[in-house]
Amino acid sequence: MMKELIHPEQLRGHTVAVAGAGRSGLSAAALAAALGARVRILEKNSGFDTRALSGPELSNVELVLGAHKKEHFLDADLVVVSPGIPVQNLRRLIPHRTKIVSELEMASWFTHEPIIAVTGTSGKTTTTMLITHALRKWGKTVFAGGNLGTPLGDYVLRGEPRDILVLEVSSFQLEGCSGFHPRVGIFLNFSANHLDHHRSQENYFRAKTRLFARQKDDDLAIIALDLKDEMEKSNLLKCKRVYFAPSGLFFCPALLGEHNQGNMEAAFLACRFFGMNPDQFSSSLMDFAPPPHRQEIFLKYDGKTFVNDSKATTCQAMSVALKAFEGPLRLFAGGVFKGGDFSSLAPLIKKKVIKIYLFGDSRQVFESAWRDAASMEYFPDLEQAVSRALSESAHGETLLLSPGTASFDLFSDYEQRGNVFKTLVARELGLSKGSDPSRNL
Ligand code: UMA
Repeated sequence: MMKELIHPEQLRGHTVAVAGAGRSGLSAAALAAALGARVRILEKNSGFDTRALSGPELSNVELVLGAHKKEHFLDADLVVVSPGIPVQNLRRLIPHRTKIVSELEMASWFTHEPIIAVTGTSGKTTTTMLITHALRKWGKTVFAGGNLGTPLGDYVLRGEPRDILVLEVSSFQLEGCSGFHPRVGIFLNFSANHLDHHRSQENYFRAKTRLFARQKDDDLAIIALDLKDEMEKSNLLKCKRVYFAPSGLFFCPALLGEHNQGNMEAAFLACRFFGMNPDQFSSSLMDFAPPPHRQEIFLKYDGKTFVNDSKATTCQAMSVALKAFEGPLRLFAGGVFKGGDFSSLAPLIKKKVIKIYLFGDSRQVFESAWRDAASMEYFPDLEQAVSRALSESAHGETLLLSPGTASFDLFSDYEQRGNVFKTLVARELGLSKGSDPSRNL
């Protein structure tokens, strides 16, 4: 018999299957359990550490470890899919009419506060944090989360309402959204990424535009001017819209480069929607501290500048960093190649980079893309690359980790890669015993 689609707010007594027991899945499971649902968590990793389920909210949930199977979904009224699992991978296992959503979608059913949602290929975290910072300085209470780290489900569970919710949202989360309704939706930029997950550029773009699907007349879409033609052609927007481009209107000592001008412009437009004026926004920029691992200038020492841009996992993000910093640069690149045309960066490399220190995977990709652009040397790990670069570097130079790839060849994630880089630099310079080198700024 076909399953009835359930009404969002009536989870009580229904069965909810949650695929993936990461941050997002555990949050969805706890929320569904708190709302009275029977919850089954499906986690592919059989070595999963079950202590993650020791909290009171998760004490009654069922946990199934190992490969996902049809039988795990048969009695589910609702399936919540973690962002890291492509929905199409599970579709053949889930009965046709069973509702499939992301944790973001499910949690949003239980929020009533205005939402500002920020998406785009790069700059999401910086812009989300910028809006949060400006609104807080202006006196608003704000929850900042989503792809940023704290799932929206955690906010709902906590039950401590804020004036405004500022959410970083990824295409993975939007893929499972149909009712998610931000008052303000920001689409910062778009370039090739996540093809392994979405399979095509078109699917990736379509997922991003789900941000606007539920917006109405009095909501606002803030979109990069580059995307105007495509967005207008698609006829998707049913709300007010404003297209932005880097204007030079705002200055923040911690945010360099043209792309950050765009991020500031978009952030201001979102704050203006709630009544903030340009002077109020500008003054909040003076003490804004950007998130780590994104063009993070963590050390100035002996006339040299050290930058951790480990979050740059794409060719596009690397290009943004190369544009933001003046030469001479010593560039650290390498890791798991995710696609992109690195040869397009050759002119920029030629202009600004003295030497490239390749490390880990994808050596051939870079060597063939930049053959004549700059001198290059390969190292199996980051430690040797850092050591060589420091011994060769001189006063006035910038040492930039902007790998252009995913980190999984040598590290657990980009954060670990960035932290290791900072620690190696500090150690090599004899600055500390593995402590935070940013204190030397
Ligand atoms: N798993 C399965 N079945 C599968 C695949 C994975 O059970 O077929 C399990 C894994 O074994 C693991 C769990 O699912 O236990 C991982 O789920 P997940 O990858 O969705 O990760 P979460 O810990 O739930 O974190 C997610 C976001 N991760 C991804 O989108 C990959 C986090 O964004 C987000 O902060 C968090 O939810 C809270 O909302 C991180 C990210 O890398 C920062 N995002 C991407 C990006 O920014 O580029 C989009």
